[in-house]
Formats: sequence, C-alpha cells, structure tokens
Amino acid sequence: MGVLNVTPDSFSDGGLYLDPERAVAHGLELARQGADVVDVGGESSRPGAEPVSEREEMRRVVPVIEALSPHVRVSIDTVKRAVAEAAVTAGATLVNDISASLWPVAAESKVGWVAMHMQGEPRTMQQDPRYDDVVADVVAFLRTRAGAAVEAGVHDVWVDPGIGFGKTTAHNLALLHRLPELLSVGFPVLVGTSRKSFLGRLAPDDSGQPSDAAHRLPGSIATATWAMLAGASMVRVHDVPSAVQAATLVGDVHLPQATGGPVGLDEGQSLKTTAGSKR
Ligand code: HH2
Repeated sequence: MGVLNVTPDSFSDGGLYLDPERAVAHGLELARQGADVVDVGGESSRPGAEPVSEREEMRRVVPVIEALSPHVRVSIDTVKRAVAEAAVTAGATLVNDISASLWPVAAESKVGWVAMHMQGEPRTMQQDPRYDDVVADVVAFLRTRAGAAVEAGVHDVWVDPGIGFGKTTAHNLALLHRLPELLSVGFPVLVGTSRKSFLGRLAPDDSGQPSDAAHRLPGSIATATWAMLAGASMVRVHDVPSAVQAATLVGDVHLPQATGGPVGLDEGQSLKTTAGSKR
C-alpha cells in the first residue's frame, strides 16, 4: 500500500501533493513501482494535527480518486463517514479507517474496510499513552470491531495495530514482536511503520537527535520486512520500490521448495541460505 497524502501538513510528505495533478502523477507512479493499493488521505493524523472540515477533505481527495481508480485499487484514509462515501462513489474500494468505526459504510457500499487501533485522538494521543498490556488491548479491540464488521456483511476486513497512534516506542516494538497474536484474530493484517518518529528515536543522528523523516528509510524497510516475515499481508509505505524489493525477498523465502525441503526460516537457517538455495 503506497501512501498519497493530499494534505499541506502530513508529517513526511505534507504539501508535496496538494496540487491534484501532482497527486495523481505520484499515485500513478506508486502503482507503476508496484503498489497494489494507493492510500489517498486528505487529513493528516500526525500527533498534534488539527482536524480538517468535511468539505475541504472531499475537495482534496475526490478528484484524485476519480483519476486514479481506473488504474489502481484506491483506499480512502479517512475517519469521516461522508468523505468515505464520496470516495467510494469516486472509485475507492477500501476504507482505511484509523477510527475503526466506519464499517457500516463498507457494508452498505460493498467495499473493503481496514480497522486500525488508536488510543485517543491525533491531537493528544502521544501525550502519555498507557496500557496494562498493549498487545492484549489492541488484539481485543480489533477482534471486537472486525467481528462487528463481518456481522454487518463486510467481506474484505483488515486489521492494523496502529503503530504510533497513542503508543510509545516500547508499545510499537511490543506490537511488532508479538504480531502473531494479532494474526490469530483471523483477518489479514496491515502494518504501517513507514518513516514514523519511533524509528527516528531508535536511530539518532550524529548529534544525538532523533533522525528526521527523510532519514528513516532503513528503519522503515527493516520494520516492514519484520512485519511481513511475521505474517502481515500488507505494509503501508511511502517508499514503494524498497518495500517491493523486501516483499519479493520475503515472498521468495515462503515459497514451497521444489525439493520438498524445509520452508521458511527454520532454526539455524539464515535468510541468505534459504533464499539462495532456490536460485
Ligand atoms: N498511519 C498513518 C496514516 N494512516 N492508516 C493505517 N491503516 N495504518 C497506519 O499506520 C497509518 C494510517 C500516518 O502516516 P502518514 O499518512 O504518512 O502521515 P499523516 O497522518 O501525517 O498524513
């Protein structure tokens, strides 16, 4: 899933694609680079972001979705029902919902739905996030919401742990370490770590400051690869070519071997030897 933010203030690509023509060109480029889905958003959800009016959000996303949807699957990244409906009318077939509450729209419109976990709301979510057990809380929440969506008749349901949404670095790492627990809920898992600030905190620059968004590609791809190896079915990324390369490698590692030998990363087996044995 390639990210296309049609916003002035998104944390890493804000302002780059506010012009519809540039947004469409970038969306087509993401598809050409190998994105299966282009995720169009008209409101930033970065920590501290201010909400945008329904009218303005629609004005940003609808023309872009109309132009892209004949060429690539489009998801709409919104928490507003009216925006989701307008986006589906414009051609989006997946509602990417960081509020995990728009499943009735997906049910009525017969499109897919991503339920993402978030503690609090973007303006304040990073102030002091706390959990007894972040993984157990996220799994229980997503199980309930995904179940409600299935009951309402949504056929294409995804769950997403919401990396960075009301979570400390330790919470994010716990969710990655224990991703198989989320898989056990029984829905395909989407993970978005791309360029997020915890990667900057884990990899400070030479002056000891957290690295900025432009310097978080290694961590973005490492965590995307980690999520894919743990079983995630989709990763949400800004840098599609690098993620496609990682996905190709992970996909190769999981292919059944013609010799009937062990598949995947067994004990004592390195990624290199497993992939190399088939080439
Ligand atoms: N992260 C962001 C936005 N939408 N949707 C899902 N399902 N999962 C995520 O992890 C996720 C998401 C935040 O990233 P970005 O869109 O790059 O920034 P901004 O919210 O500032 O527009």
